[in-house]
Amino acid sequence: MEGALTARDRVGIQDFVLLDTHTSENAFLDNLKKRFNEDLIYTYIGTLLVSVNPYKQLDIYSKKQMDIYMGVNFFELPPHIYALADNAYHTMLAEANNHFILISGESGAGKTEASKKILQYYAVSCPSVSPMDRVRDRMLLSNPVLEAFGNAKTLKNDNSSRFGKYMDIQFDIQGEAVGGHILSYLLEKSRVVHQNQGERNFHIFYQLVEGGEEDLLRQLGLESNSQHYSYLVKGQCANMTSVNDQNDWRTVRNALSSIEFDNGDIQDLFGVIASVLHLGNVQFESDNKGNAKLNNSAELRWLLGVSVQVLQEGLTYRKIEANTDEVLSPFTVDYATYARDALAKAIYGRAFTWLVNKINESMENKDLSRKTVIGLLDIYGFEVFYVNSFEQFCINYCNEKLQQLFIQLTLKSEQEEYEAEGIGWEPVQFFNNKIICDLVEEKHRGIISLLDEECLRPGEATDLTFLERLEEKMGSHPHFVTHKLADKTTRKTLERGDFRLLHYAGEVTYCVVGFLDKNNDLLYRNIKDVMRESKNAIVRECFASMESDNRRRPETVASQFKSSLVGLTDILMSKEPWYVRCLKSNESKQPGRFDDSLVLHQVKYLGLTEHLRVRRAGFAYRRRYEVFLQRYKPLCPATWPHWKGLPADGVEVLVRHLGYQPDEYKMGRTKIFIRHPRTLFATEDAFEICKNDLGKDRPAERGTV
Ligand code: AD9
Ligand code: MG
Repeated sequence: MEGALTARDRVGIQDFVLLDTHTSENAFLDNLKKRFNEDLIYTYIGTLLVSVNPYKQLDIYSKKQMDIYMGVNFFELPPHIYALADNAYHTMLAEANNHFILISGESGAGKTEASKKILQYYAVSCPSVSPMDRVRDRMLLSNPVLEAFGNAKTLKNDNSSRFGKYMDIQFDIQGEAVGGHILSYLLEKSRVVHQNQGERNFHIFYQLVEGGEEDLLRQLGLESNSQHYSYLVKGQCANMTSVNDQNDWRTVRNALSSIEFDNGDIQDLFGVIASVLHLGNVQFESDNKGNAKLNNSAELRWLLGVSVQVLQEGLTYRKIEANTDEVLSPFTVDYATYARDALAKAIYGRAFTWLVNKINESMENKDLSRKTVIGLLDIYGFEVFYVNSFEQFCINYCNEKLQQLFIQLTLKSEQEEYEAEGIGWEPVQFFNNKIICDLVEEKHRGIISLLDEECLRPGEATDLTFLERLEEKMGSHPHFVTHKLADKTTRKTLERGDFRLLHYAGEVTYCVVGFLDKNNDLLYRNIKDVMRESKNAIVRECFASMESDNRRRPETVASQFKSSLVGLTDILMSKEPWYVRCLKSNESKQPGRFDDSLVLHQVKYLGLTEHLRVRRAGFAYRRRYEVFLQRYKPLCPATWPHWKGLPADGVEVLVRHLGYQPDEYKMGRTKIFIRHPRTLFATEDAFEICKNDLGKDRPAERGTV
C-alpha cells in the first residue's frame, strides 16, 4: 500500500494535478517512470486513470485490496483501477444515472486486463443477496470464452483482442450486479484463413486440438496436433510458450458448461471449429479443362453434416441465374480456394455472433424494475505492422473515433462550458483529430465512401483503381499521402500500391491489396443454400437468419462498421464518462522495462498533458446551483430548511459559511465550479455528519455531487 507509506510518495506524485507547476511532457514522463520503477503502475489526472503495463503479476488485485477500496473516497487511497471502478459505481448509485468506462491505449497496453479487473471488482465486491449469484458468475465466465474465440497472438500482443467489446453491467437499486449485455464489433475474420508470420489463429482452435479429450477429437475427426492443420500454421508459431492451450481449454470447457450452454450447443460449437479446420485442409487441383476438382474428399466427410456431394459441388461450382434458368459455372482452382476460405470465414464469423448472443441470453435480467448501468468498453488498440491491410484500417479508424470522443468530452466540451458559463479561461490548444475521422468517414468524400463506390463496379474496379480514386479525391489532404503524391524523400518509403494515413497516433502505411474483396465480403449463394441444409444447428441458424432477401445488396463491411461505431458513440454520449488510459511500457513485453521514448510518444498522442493542463487550470466538479443547494442546504442556518432567494445567491451564502476560499471555486451562469476534489469531499463529510445529527432517514448517499 502506498498511501500510508509516505516514503513511497516521494517516488512520484499520485495525481498529476498536484505536480507542482510542471505540466511539461518530460515532467509527466519522469513522474510515470519513478512510479513504474516502484511497481506503482497507476497515476491519476484528476479522476482519469493512467495505467502503465508492468508485464508482470503484481500483488494488488486480491480480495483484500478490493475490500480496501470499496466505498472509500477516491483520493483517500493510492490510485487503483478499483478506485475508479468504485467511484463510478457509487456515483451511479448516488445520482441514479448511467455511466461508462472508456479504456483506451494501443495494442498490448493493457485494456483487456483492465476491463477484466473492473468486472471482477463489481462481481466480487458489490452487495449480493444470493452469494452464489449465477448472473455474476456468468459475466465473469463469459471472458475466457469470448477471449478464446475472439483473441489471438499477434506480433504486438500474445492475447490480442481481434474484436471490439462493449459490455453493459446492470445494477439494481441496491447496487447488486444483476445482468449484463455485450455488443461486439467487427471480428477480424480474415485471421481464420491467414496469419502473418509470427502470429496465430484464434486461440480456440489450438485449445481444441491440443487440449481436447481423446473421445471428442475422435468424434470430430481431429488429430491432436496443430501442425496438421493448414489454417493453424500460416504464421509458423502454432506452439508458443506464453500460452498454455491445454489449461486454457479446460477453463473454456468448464466456462461453457457453467454458462447456459447445453451439451448439444457445446457439441455443435466444437463441430463448427472442427469443420473450419477440415475445410482448411481441403485442396483442389485442375482437371483437364482447367476446372477445379477436389484432390481428396476425405476431409469433407467431417464437414458440418452436409452431404459430401452437395458440398463438393458448392465449393467447385457457382450457380448463376440466367433469366429463369440456373446454370452451374465451374471454378478454377484459385476461385475454388477463394470460395473455400470465404466459407470458412463466414462460418466462423457467424458462429462468433451466435456465441455472443447466447452469452447475452445467459446474462439477461428479465426483471423490469429500474436499473442503471456501467458500460465497459474494451476494443482492439491502435496497431501498426510491417504490412497493414483492411483490418488495420478498420481497427485504427475505430481508435481514431474513440480519441475523437475523448476530445469531445474532455478537452472540447470542458472548455466550451467554461466559456458558456462566463468563467475566465485561458484556452488550452490541442490537436483535434476530427480531420482524420472526416477523411475516413465523410459521406461521398471519405475513404469508406470511395471504397464502397469501387465495390459497386464489379469486373471493372480493382484495388488499384480504388487507390487512383483516392489519389484523385484526397490529393492535397494533409493526412493522406501515396507514392504518386509524395515528395521525393517520402516517396522512397512508399510502394506504388500503398496509401499512408497520418493518424493521431502515428503514420500507418496501408497496402491496398484485398481492400475491395474484404469490404465486399461476398459468399456465393449456392454455398449459403448448402449451409442452410446443415445438420449442425448453429450453422443452420446462422445461415437461416440472414439474407432473407437475396436480391438486396448487403451493406459493405466498412459501412457496417462505420454505422456500428456511430451507434456506439450515441450509446456512450448518453452516459457519464470515466477514463482509463493504458500505456505500453516497452515493445518487447519485458517485465519492469520502461522505454522512455515509447511512453513519451503515447503520452503525446493521447493528449494527456493537454488534459492535465485543462484539469489543472480548470475545475474538478461543477453542479447546477439548484442541485448543489438542495443537497448541502442543511449545512448552513441561512439556507436550511429553505432558501427563498435565487439559488445562485443561496449557494454563495452556503459556501462562504463553509469557509470556501475565493480561489477554490467560481460562480458561473448556472453552476458552481469547484477546483479541487478535496474541497468537495470535506463538504460531503460535513454533510454526512450533519445528516446523522439531523437523524434524517434519507438513504446513505455519498460520492461526487
Ligand atoms: V489489444 O489492443 O487487445 O492487442 P490490450 O487489450 O490493450 O491489447 P492486454 O490487456 O491484452 O492488452 O495486455 C497485454 C498483456 O500485458 C497481458 O496479456 C498481460 O501479460 C500484460 N498486462 C497487461 N496489463 C497488466 C497488468 N495490470 N498486470 C500485469 C499486465 N500484466
Ligand atoms: Mg485487448
